[in-house]
Amino acid sequence: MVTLTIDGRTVQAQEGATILEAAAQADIHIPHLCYLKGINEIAACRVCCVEVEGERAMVTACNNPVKEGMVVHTNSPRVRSTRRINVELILSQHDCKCATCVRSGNCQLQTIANDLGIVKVHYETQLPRGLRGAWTTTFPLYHDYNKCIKCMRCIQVCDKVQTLSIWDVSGTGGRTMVDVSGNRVMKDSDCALCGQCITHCPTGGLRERDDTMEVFSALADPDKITVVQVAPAVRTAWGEAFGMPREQATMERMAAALRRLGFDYVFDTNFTADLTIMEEGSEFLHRLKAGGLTRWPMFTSCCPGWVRFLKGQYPELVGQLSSAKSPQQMFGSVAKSWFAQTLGVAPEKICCVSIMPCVAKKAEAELPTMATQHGPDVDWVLTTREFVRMLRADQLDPKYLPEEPLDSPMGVATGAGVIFGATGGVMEAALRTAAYLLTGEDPAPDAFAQVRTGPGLREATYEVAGIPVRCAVVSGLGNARALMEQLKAGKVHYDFVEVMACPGGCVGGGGQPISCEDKELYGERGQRLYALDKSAPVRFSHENPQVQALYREYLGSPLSEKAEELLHTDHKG
Ligand code: HC1
Ligand code: SF4
Repeated sequence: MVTLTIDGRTVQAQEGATILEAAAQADIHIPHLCYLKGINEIAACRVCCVEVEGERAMVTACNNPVKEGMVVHTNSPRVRSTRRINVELILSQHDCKCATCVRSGNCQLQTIANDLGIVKVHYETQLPRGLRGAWTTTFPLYHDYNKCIKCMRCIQVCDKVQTLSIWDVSGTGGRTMVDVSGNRVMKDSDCALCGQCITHCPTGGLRERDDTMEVFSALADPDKITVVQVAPAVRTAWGEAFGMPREQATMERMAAALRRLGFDYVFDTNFTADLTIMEEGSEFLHRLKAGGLTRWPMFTSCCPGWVRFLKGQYPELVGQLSSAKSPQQMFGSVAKSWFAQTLGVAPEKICCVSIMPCVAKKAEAELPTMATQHGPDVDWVLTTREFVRMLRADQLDPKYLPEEPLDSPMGVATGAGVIFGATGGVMEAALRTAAYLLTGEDPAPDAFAQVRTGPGLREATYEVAGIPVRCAVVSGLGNARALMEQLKAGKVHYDFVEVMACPGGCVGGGGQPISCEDKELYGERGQRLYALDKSAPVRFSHENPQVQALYREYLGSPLSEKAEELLHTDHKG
């Protein structure tokens, strides 16, 4: 241990700890902007500068280790004035129109500037000029050069965590900018649209395309029947933006909020997560019995960030994806066929909106393979953050709303459907039903819980009706890449592999609320999903009574001709 003094207090810290970490342990907060533990420790913003007795220059706390006997001042007059200068210099190259920024109230630069009491910037404003090519406003991810503070977090997250290296630095000195690497335009890059660069951006430099106005228009259109689906992971996080505890921000309270916004039917993506299990589980058993898995595993196909990654990085493996469409897309197909028929209306009358924790879902819904002659299966995809903005726009405070049940039939779901939103959940739900399909008996609902915890790559071999099924579960594209390389090298062999692009799965999705404290919240959000599964009256997808009705009334059986037409794809789009 190392003993040092911070702001007059004696502090003990681990050898090798940074000044920032040592101070945090003693509840002394040193402001910082660019720092992300283990990912970005480059002291680019210099906001964390502190004074160390005996040192001539100021020292950055995020990347300098503590030393025995060190005396640190985090708020001396010199620190205060240097920190203000550093923040003012950043502001002089930042478009400070907070009133029109999506991150206002949730922006780390705004918070630090406000905390320091900066009401005037003493330097001339110099926003980036002469940008190479205009940014396309139709792409689901948007980079605002004038709000970028060059903290490099996006570069590092995309590089180190997701291994796609989409961002890079261009220009030098005062003209330094973060831009798409390799002189590419974004829409032609390999971006998976995982959105991790957005959720790790401290300002409004990166955001999703905003589709809220289109949804407000659909809600106001008397000729449209608006049907909304809510992804599993959204229910764990939407209340964060309102400071609501997870137990209060329930799906049922969200249903009330969606009805206040004007949606005609409030449904659940979990319903089609159950349907996905029926189709994907049946496909897996079909492939297993056909012996087609000798060389490669079957990959789950529900995460569009992962599917984009595979298409871009390992196109030779795309054929190993399950042909099942994602629950989002199955929902759209079923809403505009079975449900439209149930209502006795033309599919065109239905406007299908999704609330997703994900940015890539916007691109998935736009794929040509996800449409019929009646139009796209899913019309609009909103992130959790956009949903929150719609509530704010309508002055709805969900804390004061009651809980209301979801609508039937597509609001009925099981515990197996809800765990889709956490890494390992799809695998677990699929194995529950695969075991039933093979033996005719339900296994214990928690029989396949081994993949719930562990590192980014988890492995398990389960005996399903006497057949050993070798499973791997991976989240985060860097982990996915490592797994693909091992598979290609023949070093590992699996039958069934679940991949989610975002660390922790959809609960950590790039469309979720952003923590201004840089907390990774996917762990606690995932726990919430497992708690919902545990308390669900039905925990097997094949026991969902409305999924059973859908097969009885409309589809016939899993993998039937109609099911293939509506619920499967060749991933060629
Ligand atoms: Fe997901 Fe899925 S779990 S991909 O993470 O399979 O986005 O939540 O909706 O479609 O069900 C996301 C979440 C989501 C789909 C489901
Ligand atoms: Fe990289 Fe994901 Fe951001 Fe695309 S969305 S640039 S893949 S971090």
